[in-house]
Amino acid sequence: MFKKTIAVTVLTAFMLLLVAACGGGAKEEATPKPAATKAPATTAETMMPAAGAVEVLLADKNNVYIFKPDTFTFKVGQKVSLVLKSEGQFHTFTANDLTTTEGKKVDAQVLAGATANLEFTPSKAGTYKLTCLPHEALGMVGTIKVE
Ligand SMILES: [Cu+2]
Repeated sequence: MFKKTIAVTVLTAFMLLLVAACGGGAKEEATPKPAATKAPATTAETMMPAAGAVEVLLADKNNVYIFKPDTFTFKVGQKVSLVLKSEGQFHTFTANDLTTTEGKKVDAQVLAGATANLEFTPSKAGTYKLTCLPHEALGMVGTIKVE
């Protein structure tokens, strides 16, 4: 019983805080209404390929699952900018062994029929296997060379 009262009190306090926070936010948002219309445009800009970006088709029509192109040559320390285009299904652009200067794996997801930008900077020379995780068994693989 005691515990329940505390929970209710905490919940009420939290809700009051929320109301206060929302109230303030709503007032700020009321003035620049056009900003709301501008938001999707920003998303579209993010989807725009960077200058000099390489377009990669993640093809999946007629049960042919391939990267197009499927062989890449990049340079150590040079930023790679790719535009990944899914033909119709969910794909990934995965090179788990390729190390980047950010210390991350190269693993991008592309939603069905969508386009995704991928940028990374390879930090180590080598030849790396590229795979699409859901379609690796179907031959959706490639090679990334870093020189
Ligand atoms: Cu795939």
